[in-house]
Amino acid sequence: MISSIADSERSCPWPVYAGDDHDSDGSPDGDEQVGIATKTRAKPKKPSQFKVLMLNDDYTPMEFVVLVLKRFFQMDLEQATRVMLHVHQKGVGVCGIFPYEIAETKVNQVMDFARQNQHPLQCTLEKA
Ligand code: TYC
Repeated sequence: MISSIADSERSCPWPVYAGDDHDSDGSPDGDEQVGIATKTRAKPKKPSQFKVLMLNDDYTPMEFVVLVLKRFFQMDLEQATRVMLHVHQKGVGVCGIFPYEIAETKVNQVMDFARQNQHPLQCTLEKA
């Protein structure tokens, strides 16, 4: 509410004071810059990163895991074989680190592809 308008010119019959940025229901009336942050962050937050993890199981063929790592994580045969063997021996391994949405998409792609081929391969996310 602009307080310089004379009482008679205003549609509301009650007095309005400078700094009154609330309607009778107590909510801000929208014409004051209430709650608008104008300060720029000194340090903009970079989007948080997520690890895509591959889990071992007893049934998925090694060749299929290698194919997955090549197809969805752009690894060459040597890299993919190394990561697959690491998962096979240790139980879990990192396929890559990505912003949340990309990591989530990769997990879904791997899980869908494994399901389509009837393999129990599991893939998950973990905050990096
Ligand atoms: N352990 C599986 C086998 O012996 C191979 C395998 C490796 C499966 C990595 C899953 O994420 C995996 N056939």
